[in-house]
Amino acid sequence: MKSFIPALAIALMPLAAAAEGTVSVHDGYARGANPKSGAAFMVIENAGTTACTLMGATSDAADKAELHTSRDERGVMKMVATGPIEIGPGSSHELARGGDHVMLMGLKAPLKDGETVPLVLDFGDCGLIHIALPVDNQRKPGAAGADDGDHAGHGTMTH
Ligand SMILES: [Cu+2]
Repeated sequence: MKSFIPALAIALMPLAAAAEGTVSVHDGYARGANPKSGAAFMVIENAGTTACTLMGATSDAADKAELHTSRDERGVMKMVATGPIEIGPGSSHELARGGDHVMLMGLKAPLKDGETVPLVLDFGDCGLIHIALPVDNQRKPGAAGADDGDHAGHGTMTH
């Protein structure tokens, strides 16, 4: 039984080693779809050596925050709840219009330009990330200043 305690210690290590700063979020913003719901978009980067998984999110600005993705079903964009989103070591994942996003449901107040929306992202063993996203209802789909036409045709999405 000599190995029992060391094995337990090793099993607990990932929690203790959940290095802060491994996962970072940038280029985030939120926008309202209607007075009661909105969505948050951002680029998540994992600079660590192990995968980190976005398990879910919460926001003080909304009753509920859900991970969603958008799907093109015979030319009609539909949003569906999606499972955890894994970001591999050394890679990044974009939550973008027409793709994955954090849906804010039951907004306590409509999202107004110039305000910020608090969001807590739960990366499980990789920790929690607290961010405040600017509200930008005018922002067009696609990367800022780099609307290269890749997203053409997705502009009819309703949020
Ligand atoms: Cu959605």
